[in-house]
Amino acid sequence: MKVLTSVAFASSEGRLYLIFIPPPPQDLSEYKVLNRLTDSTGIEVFILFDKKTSVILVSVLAFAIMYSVFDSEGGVTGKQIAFPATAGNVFIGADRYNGSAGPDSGRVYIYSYVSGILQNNLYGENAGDRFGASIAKFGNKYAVGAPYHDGPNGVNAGKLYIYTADGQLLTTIDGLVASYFGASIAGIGDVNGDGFEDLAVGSNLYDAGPNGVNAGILKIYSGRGTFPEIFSLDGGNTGDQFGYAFAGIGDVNGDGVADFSVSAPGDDGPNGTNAGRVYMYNGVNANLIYSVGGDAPNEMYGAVVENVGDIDSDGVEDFSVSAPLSNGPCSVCGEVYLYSGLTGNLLYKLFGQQIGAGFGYAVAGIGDVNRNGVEDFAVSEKHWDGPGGFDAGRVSIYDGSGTSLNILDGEATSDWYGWSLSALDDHHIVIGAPLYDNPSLGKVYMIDTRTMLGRRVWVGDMNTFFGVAVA
Ligand SMILES: [Ca+2]
Ligand SMILES: [Ca+2]
Ligand SMILES: [Ca+2]
Ligand SMILES: [Ca+2]
Repeated sequence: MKVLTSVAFASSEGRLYLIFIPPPPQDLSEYKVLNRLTDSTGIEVFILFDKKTSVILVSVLAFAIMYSVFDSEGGVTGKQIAFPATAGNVFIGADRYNGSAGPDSGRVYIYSYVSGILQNNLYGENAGDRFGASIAKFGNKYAVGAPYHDGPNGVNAGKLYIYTADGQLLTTIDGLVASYFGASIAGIGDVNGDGFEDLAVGSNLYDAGPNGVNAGILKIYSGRGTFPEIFSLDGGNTGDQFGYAFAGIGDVNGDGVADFSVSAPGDDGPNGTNAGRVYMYNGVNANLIYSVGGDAPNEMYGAVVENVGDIDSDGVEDFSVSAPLSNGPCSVCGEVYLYSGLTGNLLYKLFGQQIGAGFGYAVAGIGDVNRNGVEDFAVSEKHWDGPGGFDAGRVSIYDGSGTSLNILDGEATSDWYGWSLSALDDHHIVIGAPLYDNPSLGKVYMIDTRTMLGRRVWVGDMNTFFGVAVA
């Protein structure tokens, strides 16, 4: 058998790799990882052998694939680089887009973040629908909200659209009466244990439930088949705004099924009017496991709830709760509470440092970017006055321990950089600045979190809030 010792090729970003490939294994009974390499910029190369197709797979950046085809004696007979058709797409919303359906009908752009190229466009149905105001990835599917859509249940009932990763429409779901359905959506983890991630849709201003005006409601839909409803949870009291934010937190009670947390920023707790509360629910039966609350009135505690990964290294994922109107060290500085997913105990808090900056407007778990074994997260302040100017915005990267690792600043005055923030994979995040530039083209940045280098940027159309939502 011939032995191949190396192969050279250029990646999509122009780097030349010289990969040393061990000889193909004598025992071909299983597919295996032959090697895993990382270059100085954090780019990963995986070398795999696949018995069924008799090829060596070389994966660059974890999504571009190079195939080296071997003959029966181990000689290379062909090579090619390919990108999986649906892997590596990002959905970017521009909910004020004026399409053929009219003003503010909205639009979603689907880009490949591998090639950077526009793959598809999705459009709102009617003027004022604000299609693309929210976007969520769940499993390999995407949900897009049009919260101001007037449907069979009346004005501003809202509507949700579910797509494949390349933008093929799978189904739509109409909202309840005046529920602004689709204003907040998120993948919630696999709560019914069927192997498919499920989808949650919150209507925090819903009035028609058992508990009155703005009690709110949260619905969870199966990620499988025809997306049947799994749970419908009502807010506990008038004005609670239950379902404002929510997140899948993994399995906090150890029964093997994913659990989830839901906020009610208008809950009047022991710490005053609108102190806010976040509930952790058992994914099996939606029973309450525990709840946590804000420590002062009217700070929008629960504006954002996110899974930040396992930041205290106990093997269970943890979560953050933002209070962007918190008056901590200064007025409306903002505050983020970090909790243990296992116990609901407060681990620590982070405070904003600038008046009115609203620390915690968006949060994302981003994996272990500094590779110290503790998972890390990012927090935005869209009103931060930084080097770019007034309201340029910024995003801070924290190690799970709470130590600041890096800060990314918005480019110019009133960009509102950090309005949206989402992790694409374990080392890429996207950040939206929907008011970027004058006259507000909107811009979305893709950042490699291991190097903090920009990988891609996309710019939208004028005054459409391009980047208001990303996933
Ligand atoms: Ca499921
Ligand atoms: Ca569980
Ligand atoms: Ca933990
Ligand atoms: Ca870390």
